[in-house]
Amino acid sequence: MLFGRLKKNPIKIADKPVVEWKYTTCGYCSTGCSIEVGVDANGEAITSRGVGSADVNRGKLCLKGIFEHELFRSSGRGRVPLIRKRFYEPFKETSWDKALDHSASEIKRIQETYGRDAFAIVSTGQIMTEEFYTLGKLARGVLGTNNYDGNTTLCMASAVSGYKRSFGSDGPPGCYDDFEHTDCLIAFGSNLPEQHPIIFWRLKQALEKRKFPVIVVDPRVTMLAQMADMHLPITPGTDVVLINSLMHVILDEGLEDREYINAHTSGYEEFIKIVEEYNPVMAAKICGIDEDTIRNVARTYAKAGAAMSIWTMGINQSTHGSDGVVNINNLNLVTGNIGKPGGTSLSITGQCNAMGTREWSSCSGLPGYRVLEKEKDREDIAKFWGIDPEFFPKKRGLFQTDIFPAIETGQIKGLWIVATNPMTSMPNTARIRKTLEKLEFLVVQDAYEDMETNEYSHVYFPASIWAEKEGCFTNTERRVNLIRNVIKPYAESKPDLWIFNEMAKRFEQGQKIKFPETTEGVFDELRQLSKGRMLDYSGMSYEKIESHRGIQWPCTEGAETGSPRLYTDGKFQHEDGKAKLIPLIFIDNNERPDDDYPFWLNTGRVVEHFHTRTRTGKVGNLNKFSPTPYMEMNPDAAKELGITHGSYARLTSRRGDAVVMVQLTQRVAPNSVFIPFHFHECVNRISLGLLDPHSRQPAFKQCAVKVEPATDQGTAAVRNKAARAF
Ligand SMILES: Nc1nc2c(c(=O)[nH]1)N[C@H]1C(S)=C(S)[C@@H](COP(=O)(O)OP(=O)(O)OC[C@H]3O[C@@H](n4cnc5c(=O)[nH]c(N)nc54)[C@H](O)[C@@H]3O)O[C@H]1N2
Ligand SMILES: Nc1nc2c(c(=O)[nH]1)N[C@H]1C(S)=C(S)[C@@H](COP(=O)(O)OP(=O)(O)OC[C@H]3O[C@@H](n4cnc5c(=O)[nH]c(N)nc54)[C@H](O)[C@@H]3O)O[C@H]1N2
Ligand code: SF4
Ligand SMILES: [Mo]
Repeated sequence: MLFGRLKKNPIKIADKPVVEWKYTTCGYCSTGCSIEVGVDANGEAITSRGVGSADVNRGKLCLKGIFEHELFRSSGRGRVPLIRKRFYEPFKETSWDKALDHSASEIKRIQETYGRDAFAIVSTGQIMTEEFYTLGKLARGVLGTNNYDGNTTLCMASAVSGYKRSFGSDGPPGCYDDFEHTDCLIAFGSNLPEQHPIIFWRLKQALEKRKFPVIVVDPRVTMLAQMADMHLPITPGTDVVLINSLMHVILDEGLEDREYINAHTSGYEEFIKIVEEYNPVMAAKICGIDEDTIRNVARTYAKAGAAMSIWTMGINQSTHGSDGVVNINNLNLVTGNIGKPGGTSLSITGQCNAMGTREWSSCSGLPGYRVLEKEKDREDIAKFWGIDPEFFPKKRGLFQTDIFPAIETGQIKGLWIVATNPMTSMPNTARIRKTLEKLEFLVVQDAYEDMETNEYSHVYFPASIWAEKEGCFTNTERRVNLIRNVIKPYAESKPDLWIFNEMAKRFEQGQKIKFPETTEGVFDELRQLSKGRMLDYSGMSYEKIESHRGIQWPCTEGAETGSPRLYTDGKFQHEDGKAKLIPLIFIDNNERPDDDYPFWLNTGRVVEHFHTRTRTGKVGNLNKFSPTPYMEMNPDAAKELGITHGSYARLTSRRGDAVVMVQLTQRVAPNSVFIPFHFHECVNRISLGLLDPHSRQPAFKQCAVKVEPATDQGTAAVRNKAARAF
């Protein structure tokens, strides 16, 4: 018998006339997938594919990576520099020279009138490491402003702070290969299948070979929670309590790794006093996870040969973000799970080069994990750059989340924003708008001129994007990978490196310091400055990185390749060589639901969009999946309020309101709603963003809102538009 297609035309995929494949690394998330971009005879990028020999992604890509080459010529890209006197006037096109000259003279005017720190810089996690280093040199070594930070304060600051408090240094100690060796995994506030699809695929591969328990801690039933063995739907913002009680059980039942604690940690005596207070009966009432589950998870984790924890924004974006990270580290220290295969405390990073900025941008100090607070670090860098060490401040300046309030109070008068879109990504955007309007001078440097923050600028620098330039990114597992230049920059846009170098030339001190013109020249400086340090790059070169498809630091001079794990010898970066066990008391300081605002508002992401959609909103094959702002709501709660699936609802908080389409789903509890933060004029109009005391990271995931049906959608739309005008 004949079946199927035999008599029909065979299916054929259209041929793509690729003449050359060029090696790059994905510019979206921190997974760090290796991509080859296919270029046609005209030099245009026409297709992308995963690199089979790359250890990270082994030929796979997620949907964002597959369509990444469409960005080069997507709508809204900046063609030429723009300039205007006042932000509400129309822009005029201008030349690079004029835009740079004017910006340099405004920076000088502001610094001379109000002091060096009155001009601030806010950067990103999404430009190349070489560009970060150069911006740092310009900010710290030439302009000398201490108010220089990046959007990583919205993202990884808590992880950085927690690692430093526990281990004495930043640097995620584990790697993806740990999935292959672990006997138990806990994921805290991390939705891998959507946010790091290829790391998730690596986890699935490991699970198919060898089953081990996967435990997910998340108030929402995420995709990861759906495939987990146990899902702990925690009360928002209470992870510190849950972890204290897990350790309480472990220590109470003698399941800890006593040998490891004695040999490699300090502070046990103080630590145990607090942990003793968090018995699971008491903890259950705060964190919403029942006593038996707490005991069960504690025993499973402690009895596993090797156990690992991963986490992302559910931990970092909290008023207890840094404490949450420290407590995950505590849990792994008491069970002896640091620096061994399958036993680790692995923060899953966010942006493609959030690690690169932590290592080299000088945002929080000086390059190569050096700090302003140490005299030797200041002297070493001053000598290397050829400047007076007294030029450096002796303490780091404001974080991004404190820079905006300092504009409000008039301390800061000028701002340079590089590759970040605070008008959509910062909490309480109405307040951000007011601060931007107050600036005497704002320059925005972005690949897209239609991004919202640019509406408030005086000068716009059109930047080249991703593989229109060359350089490195560092991923979640400390792997430095390479982006080769694939295609020439769009229109008159310029690589960020070129822009920083040109700006440096316009300052007297900038002419004295060497600013290499090529990315490889800059990389060579990084190698020299990293030698002998924890983040040693000295054994790397562009050729070697490409041929290995990425190399993990440390990679010392002459070493064949990098190192998969840190702290394998149990030696930490604190002066005594030990890790600190830090006792943590829980202080309930969140805005919580009450009679007036009865729902928890949780915010996050979906797989098809990246952040503020400057990129994914322009790619049809991504935007089509969720083109409009929407909210996940529990059907029972919706029924009580007379809200139906697909209808519109109005959300109000103490800060503002927004109108969203409702998607009814059991993924969220009846007392909470979830909104992806990708859309402008949406969730960050409402969010509160209380700050973590250590990391200054906003609690994007917890605040209280009221929900009501928006019966007249027309009126709601008009009201939103009117709100925008003020
Ligand atoms: N598709 C896509 N991928 C991305 C990004 C993107 O925009 N789009 N962005 C990248 C970046 S920069 C980042 S930082 C990462 C973020 O990656 P993730 O952190 O995985 O993503 P989110 O959706 O922000 O938040 C994760 C989870 O935290 C949970 N959560 C909320 N409150 C709590 C709590 O109190 N405790 C716990 N345990 N969990 C809580 C939320 O319910 C949510 O499911 O993704 C990266 N990857
Ligand atoms: N409510 C809520 N808010 C959040 C979050 C949340 O979970 N909930 N998450 C927070 C987190 S973790 C993050 S990381 C932030 C992200 O917030 P943002 O950094 O504001 O988000 P992006 O849209 O990624 O902005 C990056 C900008 O860089 C531009 N760009 C891309 N490549 C280049 C380049 O090579 N050069 C230049 N010059 N520009 C380039 C893009 O066009 C884009 O405008 O949002 C935060 N905001
Ligand atoms: S998983 Fe992340 S790095 Fe890999 S293709 Fe997708 S967005 Fe890019
Ligand atoms: Mo992030």
